[in-house]
This record gives sequence, structure tokens and C-alpha cells, in this order.
Amino acid sequence: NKTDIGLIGLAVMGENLALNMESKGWHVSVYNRTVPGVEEGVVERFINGRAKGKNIEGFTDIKAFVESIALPRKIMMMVRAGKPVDELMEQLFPLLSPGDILIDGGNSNYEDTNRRVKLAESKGFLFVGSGVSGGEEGALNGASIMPGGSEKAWQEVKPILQSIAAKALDGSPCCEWVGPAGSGHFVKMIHNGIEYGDMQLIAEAYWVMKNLLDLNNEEMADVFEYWNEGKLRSYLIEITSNILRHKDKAGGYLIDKILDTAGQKGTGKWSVINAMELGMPLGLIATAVFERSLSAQKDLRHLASKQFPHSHIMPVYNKVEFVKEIFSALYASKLVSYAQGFAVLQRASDTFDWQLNLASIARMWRGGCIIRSIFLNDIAAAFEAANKPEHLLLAPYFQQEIKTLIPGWKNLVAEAMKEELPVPAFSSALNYFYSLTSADLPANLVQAQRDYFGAHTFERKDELRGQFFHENWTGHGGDTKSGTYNV
Ligand code: NBP
Repeated sequence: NKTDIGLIGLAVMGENLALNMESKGWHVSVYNRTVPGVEEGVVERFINGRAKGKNIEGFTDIKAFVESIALPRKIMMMVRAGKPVDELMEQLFPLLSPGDILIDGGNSNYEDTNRRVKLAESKGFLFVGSGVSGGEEGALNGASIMPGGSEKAWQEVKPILQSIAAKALDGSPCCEWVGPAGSGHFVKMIHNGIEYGDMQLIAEAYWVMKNLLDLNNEEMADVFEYWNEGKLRSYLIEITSNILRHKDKAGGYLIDKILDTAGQKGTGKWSVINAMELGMPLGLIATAVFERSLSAQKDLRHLASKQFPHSHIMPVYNKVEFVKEIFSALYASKLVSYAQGFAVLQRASDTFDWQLNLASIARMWRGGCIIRSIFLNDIAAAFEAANKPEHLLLAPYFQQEIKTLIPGWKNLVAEAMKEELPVPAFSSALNYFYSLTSADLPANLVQAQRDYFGAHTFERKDELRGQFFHENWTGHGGDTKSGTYNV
């Protein structure tokens, strides 16, 4: 009586995914390595604890674990990303049968997944690199799952993965095939980058309400709760209002006691690095990542704040009107962030020939994951339209939305700057928007400078466009040009 699927790695994600699978009727084998003196008894603890009485078999011997699973085997790895995945694969290869499927559900780098898909296939196995979002709660009750890799594996793993995925409001599972190679992990990486952006934007909205409108925590929680009824309805807006109302045991608002230094585990940084590699702007997420880094320089900020005290005058605004402007800045900047993120996905798809379906990706993010929101329905609809938009902001619906948001958005950024209150993500988004919508930019001067000092050449605007010229700017330079290429 073989099991339907094996799961390796019984830390928080693995345990909860195993329980989720079992609750959907699957018979599950689980395995965790036993390192003497380190994590002894992980399997026993799980089997005798949360898995007690359930259709879950525990193994401490990897061979027995593999043999317990029905062919073609499906083995999901939920271990720390990086070397552990490679080590585990080396242990598994000699034990597998042709056609067996390995699924890496950790936060692996997509380039590692590219390599692992090839390696597994070269040995006659299939490999699925799948982003899983939703944390502990999603793992147990329904996650957003983004599988990519060996396409032949999809029909085999689809029933299990879709059964443990979250369901969007229309009932569809938040799990669809993403594409070949490391595309599933690439999509998960951009998801995490967008999450960084959303969090920074919400934090700026909070900061403006607190500092320019002098709203208290309950009033701000009311605003977020109100926004959660409208177009910004999302998990992150919802938890923000809960966080603002939360009191600790001493009876005070906990938010006011939390140190203002933000941590990061790297997926935001990876998103930005990969956008740079692809030559694509991803300024909003980059700003969110850099703001976390700057927030961590608490002592330096403290010192600098003594040297440059902000001249805060706390003008009396019409609070209702001003909150509407904050809404405009938040919504418009969020649009910019998603437009940038999806443009990076499109570029990656073109570059690596992944054939990504952007509408399907937007739909997969509607439930289970941290960035889930109703706004993703509008994004999916924009990408599904008969006339695919060149850019998300040029989709007819979003054009209309942005047009109504611009007045409040630019006014809010201008007011915050005058009041010396930082709103880096709101202003980064606005600058991107103005650059994007400028037919002319001062890059002509940048090209002239590059040619002046490095003979990097330039193109002309006139009928000679398409050829590269080098000017002898000083009268004593030579005619030798540098190679014309972009990196
Ligand atoms: P961790 O990322 O903390 O990984 C711990 C697991 O990896 C343990 O089972 C550990 O075994 C195992 N492991 C390690 Br470490 N090295 C190993 C090796 N060389 N061989 C075999 N197993 C090894 O756990 P997690 O937080 O559950 O995350 C699992 C994956 O899911 C990660 O890639 C993570 O980035 C990703 N993820 C996490 C979340 C989240 O909210 N936590 C959300 C989405 C995705 P041991 O017990 O013997 O040490």
C-alpha cells in the first residue's frame, strides 16, 4: 500500500504542507534527516504529535522513505534553499526510478533551478521548481503555488498541488503551470519583490497620516479598514489595520514600541539584481529594498537627525481631502510597482523563451499569498484583453484609473517634500511615471558625455538614426570608437 507523495523537510513549511495534503485525502510519506545531537526526533515528534492518527507515514531512513512512495514517485523537498537541495538530490538520485518527480518547494534561486532541471532530466527524472507563498498559514490551509520546470511532470503533480493551493474568490486554485526551467522560482522571486514594494507603500501611507495629519492609531486603523472595502482590498491592508489596533499586555499600542529597523532575507534584493541583469527598471522595489537597508542604519540616522532637524510645521489640512490624496498616492504607486514587476516578467519570458502567461500569474496571486488582493483581478483582465497592452499602465482600464489619481498623487508627494517627510516609494513611482510618459528625456546629454570621455558613440535623431557616430569633441581626440554594445 504505497503512498501518494513524499515530503522531505519537517520544519514549519514542510509540516504544514504535509498536514494540508493529508487533509485533502492524500496518503503522505514524510522524511527529515537525523543529525545526531542536532535535530534528533523531528520525525517522531511530528508523527506522535500533529500527525497522530493521520494518514501520514514517518521515516528516518531515506531509502525506506523513497520505497514507500507509489511510482512514478512525487517527492517534494521543503528544505533550506541552496546547498541542502543539491545534497538531497545527490542522495535521492541513486534511489529513484526513471520518470520519478522531484519538486523543490523552497525559495531557491531560479538559476539553481535551471541547472537542477537539466541535471535531473539528464538522469531520466523530472524536476519541478515551485515557489510556495503564504507562510505557515498558507502551507496548512492553502498556499499560492507557482510550479515550473519539467512540463511532463505537470499532469502528475497537478491534482496534488492544486488540491493544497488556496482558492480565489471565483473558486479557481491559486496554482497553475508557470513554464519551463526556473520560471516558477523566478515568478516567486518577483512576487516577493512586489511584496517588499507593497509593504513600503503602506508604511509611507501610515507615516504621512501619522506625521502630517496627526491621526492616532485607531483613526489610522479606521482608514485602512475603510480602504480594505474598496479597490485596495488586500491581505496587507487588512493586517495593517489589525496591527495598528493591537495592544500589548501592558495595554499600550505595540506598533509604537517596535524598533524602526526592517530586516530582509534576500528575495527583494534578488528581484532587483535580476531586473538589472535584464536591463529593466524596477525602481519601486529597489527603493523598498534600499529603505529597509537605510532603516537598519538606526544609529547613523539618529546622529544625522541631530545635525539636520526637519522643519516640521504640521499644517492644518482638510483631513478628509488629504486622506483621499494619500489613497491616490498609494493606489497609483502600487499600479506602477505591479507594472514594473510584470514588465520584468515579460522581459524574462522573452529572454529565456518561457512563454509566461501574465494573466495566469496574476490569477495565481489572488489567493493564499501575501500580496493577495482583488486588484489582481483587474491585472489579469488587462493581460487577457484581445489587444494586449504594451505596458500595464497603458491598458485602457488602468489609464483611466491613473488619470483620476494623478492630481492627488503629485500633490501628496509635493506636500510631503515641502514638509521634509520622506516618501521615497511614492516619489520614485511618480518619477518613473513622468519619465515613462516623457517622449523626450535628457539621455541625449548622457550619450554625449559618454562619447566625449569614452568614444562610446551616439545615435542621431534625424534621418541618420540607426547609425552610430563618434564626434571629435575637443579637436585633439582620435577617430577610434569604442565598441557599441549594451550590457
Ligand atoms: P528552513 O528554511 O528553516 O529549513 C529547514 C529544513 O531544512 C529542516 O527540515 C532541515 O533539516 C532541512 N535541511 C537543512 Br537546513 N539542511 C539540510 C540538508 N543538507 N539535507 C536535508 N535537509 C536539510 O525551513 P522552512 O522555514 O520550513 O522553509 C523551507 C523552505 O521553504 C525554504 O526554502 C524557505 O525559504 C521556503 N519558504 C519558507 C516560508 C516561511 O514562511 N517560512 C515561506 C515560503 C517559502 P533539520 O531539521 O535536520 O535541520
